Amino acid sequence: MKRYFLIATIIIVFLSESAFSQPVPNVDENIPFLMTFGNKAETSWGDDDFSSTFFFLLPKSHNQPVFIRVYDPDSGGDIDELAGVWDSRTTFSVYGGKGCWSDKAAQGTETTGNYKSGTLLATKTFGEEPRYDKNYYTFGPFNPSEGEYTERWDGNVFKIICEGISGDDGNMYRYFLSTDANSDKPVEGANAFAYEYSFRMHNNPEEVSHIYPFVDDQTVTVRLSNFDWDSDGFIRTVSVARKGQLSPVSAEDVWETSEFKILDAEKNTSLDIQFIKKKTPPIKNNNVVIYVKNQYGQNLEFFTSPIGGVPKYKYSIGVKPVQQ
Ligand SMILES: [Ca+2]
Ligand SMILES: [Ca+2]
Ligand SMILES: [Ca+2]
Repeated sequence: MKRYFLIATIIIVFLSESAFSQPVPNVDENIPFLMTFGNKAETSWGDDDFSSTFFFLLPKSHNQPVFIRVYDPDSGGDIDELAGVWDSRTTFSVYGGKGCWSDKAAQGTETTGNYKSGTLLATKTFGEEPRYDKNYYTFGPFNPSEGEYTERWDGNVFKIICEGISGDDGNMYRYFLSTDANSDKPVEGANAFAYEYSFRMHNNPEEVSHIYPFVDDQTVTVRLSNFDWDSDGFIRTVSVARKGQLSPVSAEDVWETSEFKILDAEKNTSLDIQFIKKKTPPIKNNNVVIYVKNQYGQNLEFFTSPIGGVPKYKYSIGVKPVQQ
């Protein structure tokens, strides 16, 4: 309980600093699109399980309806990844209510068990639909009380699951949590998080994408798992106490794992895990998957607005003082 209180306190401080945090992926992540393939795709295209889960967190004080907007929910047109003919169908489903987040299966990365926990509030399936190409579909309105209130995050949580239910094309999309059905109007103090990111890397090798896992005070070790990185560069972790820890990336269609110990100063802060592309030859259309677990095998949350802000290495923390 003490741990929850501490985290809630940190989040309250953080929320008051960050008012505009609802694009998913967010600006600081510099991730072009989330990505989910149809379930007939080869995993070598970069999606391990054809399913992707995101959570939206509303601060307890927010009592107005919200909308979850999906940008480019269809598979077709310019943004998505074609394999043969456009035949992927993708289902987006919004869940709230008891268990939508707190059920342990919802906090995993596997499409097994009761990961579709909670109350189904809305669902819609998209094929190739020019109407939604480079356009939004809006779910909602949802009342905050339709989410699941959680003490750990001191707010109401909604879940959206994106599943590729047929075909073999890749669906690229983004989310926006909005107070308005027809435009992107951020919910003040809201945030979003996931336990696994399936996403598209930039084509430009100069672009660096990021995720920001939150390290709580119980975390001793973190273990990074990444999939189908096509040997595209390397992973670098920066934190308040870590100048740049390198981790290996996976080759095509395989997982790579690596782990490192958490430093005391990193507890209750976010890590900045950076994905740095290979300069030559540039790898194009690279779809990848990543998750991070602690020493108990629990998945760390990646907040789209990192808790405590983007961590900056502080020399005075990272270097032990020299005895005079
Ligand atoms: Ca799409
Ligand atoms: Ca196809
Ligand atoms: Ca890939």
